[in-house]
Amino acid sequence: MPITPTKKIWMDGEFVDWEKATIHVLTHGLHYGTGAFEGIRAYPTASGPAIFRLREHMVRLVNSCKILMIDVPFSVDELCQAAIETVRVNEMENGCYLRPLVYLGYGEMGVNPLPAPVNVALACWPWGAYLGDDGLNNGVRMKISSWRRHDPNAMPTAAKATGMYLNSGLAKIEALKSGYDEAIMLGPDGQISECTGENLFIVRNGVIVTPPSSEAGALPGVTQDSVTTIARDLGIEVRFEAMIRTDLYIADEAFLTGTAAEVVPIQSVDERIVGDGRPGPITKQIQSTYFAAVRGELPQYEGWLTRA
Ligand code: PPE
Repeated sequence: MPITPTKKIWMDGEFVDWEKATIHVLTHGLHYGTGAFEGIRAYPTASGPAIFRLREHMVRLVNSCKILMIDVPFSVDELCQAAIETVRVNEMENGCYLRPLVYLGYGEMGVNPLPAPVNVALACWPWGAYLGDDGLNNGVRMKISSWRRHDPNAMPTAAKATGMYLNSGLAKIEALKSGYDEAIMLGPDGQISECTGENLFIVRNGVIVTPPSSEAGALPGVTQDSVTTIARDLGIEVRFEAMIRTDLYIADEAFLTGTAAEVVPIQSVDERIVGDGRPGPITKQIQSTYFAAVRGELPQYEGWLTRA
């Protein structure tokens, strides 16, 4: 998806003009995938733009770095403040997507990441529906990928590390080249894990089910957590349970969640139509509650918002 430039990017504590936010070609992270990032959204609300679950994202960023043995030279509070200021400086009144990135920088070559300098950047730009407006409204067509999700003992699936996304990219290529919108990946044990950049849910007999992140080798999603809270508040049972591909084929409803993707109904999986092929009632209820929450329309979720 093309990027719409904004004015300034925060780099290591200072604002830099968008077009000057460049790095050396011998940057460690470019060669070895040594970095971690976040995807955060800010939405317009009646009282100005609000960043959704900012602290949870920054905590996950610092935890990703801890897994990778990267010492982040900023605290969670400082990272949150950087995000707020970046939204303000770029005047993102209509909301935006925020991309904090911690990466190993220039000055060392070789696989050993330990001596490399650590750099931190944070950019924001307006980003539309990640899987398209049509996908958001009418559902997406999914394919189970022939690429497996990482084995957690080969790659740390709890870390949102940059290098991990080679796997996502391969699955995405396969899905798109085969005429689908998005891929679902199986974990190393053959159970459903997650999508290339989203968690996955099904609805069965009125109960919502999602794979447990640690067992399934999926990223523990902030949106997955938000949707779980919303569903339980709506009186809908949510279970974290392992599932296999045929559970998707015979689900009553299915949807995926992610910061970029938001809440997207699934229309079909491997050509098996989910339900009647249209977004189901529980999916629609979750989706509309999520959008009301992020836009500050529901007081009980005000604690998830940070005004910028
Ligand atoms: N799984 C993966 C592999 C993943 O990348 C994401 C987020 C999720 C699950 C959902 O996590 P959360 O955003 O906390 O609900 N994917 C981010 C990156 C997308 C991109 O293209 O880059 C995102 O949604 O920002």
